[in-house]
Amino acid sequence: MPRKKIALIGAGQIGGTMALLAAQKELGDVILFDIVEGVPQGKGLDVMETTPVEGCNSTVTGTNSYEDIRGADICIVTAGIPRKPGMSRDDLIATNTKIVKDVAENIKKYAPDSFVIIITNPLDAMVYVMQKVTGFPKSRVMGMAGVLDSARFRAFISMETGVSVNDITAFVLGGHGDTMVPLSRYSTIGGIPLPDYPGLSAEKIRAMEDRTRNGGGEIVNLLKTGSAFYAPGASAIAMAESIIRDQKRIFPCAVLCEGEYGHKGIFMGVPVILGEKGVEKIIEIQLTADEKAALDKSAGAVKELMSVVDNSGIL
Ligand code: A3D
Repeated sequence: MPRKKIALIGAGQIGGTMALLAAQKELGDVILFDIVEGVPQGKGLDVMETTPVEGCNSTVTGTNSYEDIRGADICIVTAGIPRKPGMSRDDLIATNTKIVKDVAENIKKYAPDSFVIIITNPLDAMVYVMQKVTGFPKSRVMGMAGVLDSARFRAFISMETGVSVNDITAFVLGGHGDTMVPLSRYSTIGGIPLPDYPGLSAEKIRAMEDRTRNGGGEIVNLLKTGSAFYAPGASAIAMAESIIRDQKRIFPCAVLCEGEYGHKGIFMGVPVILGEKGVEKIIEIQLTADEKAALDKSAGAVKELMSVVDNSGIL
């Protein structure tokens, strides 16, 4: 079986992390693309030089030419700029919309059959840009956010209870940002719903939900420059692996909802089955009135971001 080709568009902090993880997991041969000369080549060569140590049969190549992503099976996009001091949210949306539009045009041209995973922020809006510009079916365009958010929630639950992360599941819905909806009654420790777990008070659960919502900001505050990259990189690679190896894992991903959860035409985080056909199914569950209201609020925030994209006149 020929090796898969994985194109990482953006060779910054997350791009470099993903190159290392993809090579270590032998997901395929990795192309690391960036517009900055030398960085993808340097990081690519550095990761390539880990492969004899780790014993992995993957190649990693850095490039500044989109030609090199030709025929990629999966493209994972981190290209973009972070918000700078004095920059409004709408300025950031406009700048990253232009960047993601350019990336999307090149993916459409060189890797028209690929699956695309977007990480660039503001996440849900950038997934919208990618889907609109490529015109790819919704099963092939998805955003990474929920996997990271639920990993954070699982980590906090493990840190609080001392139970292995392997026995903890967490469920997070909605847009990426402070309106995301962690669902504790669908999050479990050894199969026991969080609210029923001995010794875990409603207050402690609420504190962990809040910490999850602010998980990105917590790391930005500690790092001072830049944002989280290990866990975001690992999360996107888990999504790619589920597609490449047809694992059919259930992950919360930002995908186009067409009536699911009562929302039409918007991109937001919902649980999906990821397999060889990409987003194979959206899993829809019953929500309580409070949960539905929280999700609607989150969907409203995503809609607002999408309208900023639409009004920018860039697409
Ligand atoms: P960073 O290290 O700055 O990497 C971004 C890379 O994009 C840089 O190497 C740039 O040179 C490159 N780039 C800029 N413009 C272009 C272009 N036109 N074409 C190709 N490459 C370009 O950032 P990072 O890796 O830390 O983060 C990348 C993105 O992920 C940012 O938008 C973050 O906000 C976002 N992010 C999202 C999450 C989610 O959970 C959704 C989590 C963490 C970070």
